[in-house]
Amino acid sequence: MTFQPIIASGNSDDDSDTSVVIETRPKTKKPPLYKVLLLNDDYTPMEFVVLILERFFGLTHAQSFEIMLTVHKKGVAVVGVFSHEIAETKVGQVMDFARRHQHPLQCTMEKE
Ligand code: TYC
Repeated sequence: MTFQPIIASGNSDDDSDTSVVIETRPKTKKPPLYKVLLLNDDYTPMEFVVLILERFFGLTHAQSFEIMLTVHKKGVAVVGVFSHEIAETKVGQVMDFARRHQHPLQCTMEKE
């Protein structure tokens, strides 16, 4: 945890206005992060999943192929971890792209 100094204006006898650190307190909490998960199904083509991972998550072909295979074998995998807003955008992009191509691919997000 990081600490923020609290600055107080020191009023010393000689009337000089000096600022001194008198204590510290915990800084404001970091915003929560969200895992974006990709789910397996029996119908979405493997190449389509690889394309999605490259296009919307900026992964290389090799990284995308590896994650796609993990989902295919295990049923689910974490694709990335993002702020709430970014995670929501990624899920929306994936779901929209899959729907437009009539594939049943599912993508969800979950608080880390
Ligand atoms: N199981 C699919 C198939 O055999 C491939 C697939 C992988 C689908 C990952 C979805 O998230 C997924 N064609």
